[in-house]
Amino acid sequence: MKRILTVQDISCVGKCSLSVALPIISALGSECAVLPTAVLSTHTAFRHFTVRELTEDMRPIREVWDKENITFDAVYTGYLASERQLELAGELCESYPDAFILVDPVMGDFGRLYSGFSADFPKRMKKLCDGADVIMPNLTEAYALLGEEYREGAGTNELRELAKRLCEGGAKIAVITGYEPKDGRCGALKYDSDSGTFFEYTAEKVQTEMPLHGTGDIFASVFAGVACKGMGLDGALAAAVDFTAACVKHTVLDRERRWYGVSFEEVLPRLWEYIK
Ligand code: PXL
Repeated sequence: MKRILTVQDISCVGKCSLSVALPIISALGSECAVLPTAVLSTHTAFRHFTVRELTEDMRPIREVWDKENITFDAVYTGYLASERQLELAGELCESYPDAFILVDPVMGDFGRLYSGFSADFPKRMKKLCDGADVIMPNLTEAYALLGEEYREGAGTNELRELAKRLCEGGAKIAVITGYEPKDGRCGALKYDSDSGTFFEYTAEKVQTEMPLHGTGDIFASVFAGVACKGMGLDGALAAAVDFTAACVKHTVLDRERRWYGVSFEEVLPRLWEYIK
């Protein structure tokens, strides 16, 4: 069984980060080890939240793993709460040279950075991305990483160019989520800098009356889990698009849906289809 380490916060209520990664990666048949970077009462889209950063614990935790000879097949980083945490996450990734490194540069959505991130944060996040095998920004994050103004409605050629430029600093593969070629479909676009090839995959776009939080974490967790099952990165991308779309569809139909997160729980059994 593969062991994936995921490095991100735990939001006690809010259905994102570790509360999404743990069930998804486990359901996909890999061991999910965690390095919690912060404990929040609720994620930062709530009006009120507490944050306790666990920055000081990150290195001692890793040192214990070193003493116990614990290693990981993959490291998947998500929400990191500060610039210091970005440095520590970079150090951690470097300490597992054989691990497959996935960086989801969680910083914002819908053209805006999440609450609490400085204007400088994307520049530092870019350094973490540069050491990754795969980075998975949404469009807001892709433009922020390149220090550019967010633009809506980018076409396929513009996104291909963006993905190529995101790899120029050293990341091997860029997967841009929220790709919407103009035909009522939504998905992701991947560029592999080793082979110079692109792969795109979309599902029918489900209209929601409000933006949904946590879809990026669902996407990245499925991608990491399916990739670690050896299904190839195109297969992982297609599974991540399909499953995320199925979760959004389920959320829209869920009469008891919570405004703050995606109703992914009842869709989890479908993950078995991808790996059986
Ligand atoms: O889903 C991304 C995410 C992760 N962690 C925290 C967040 C958010 C998005 O708002 O606030 C704490």
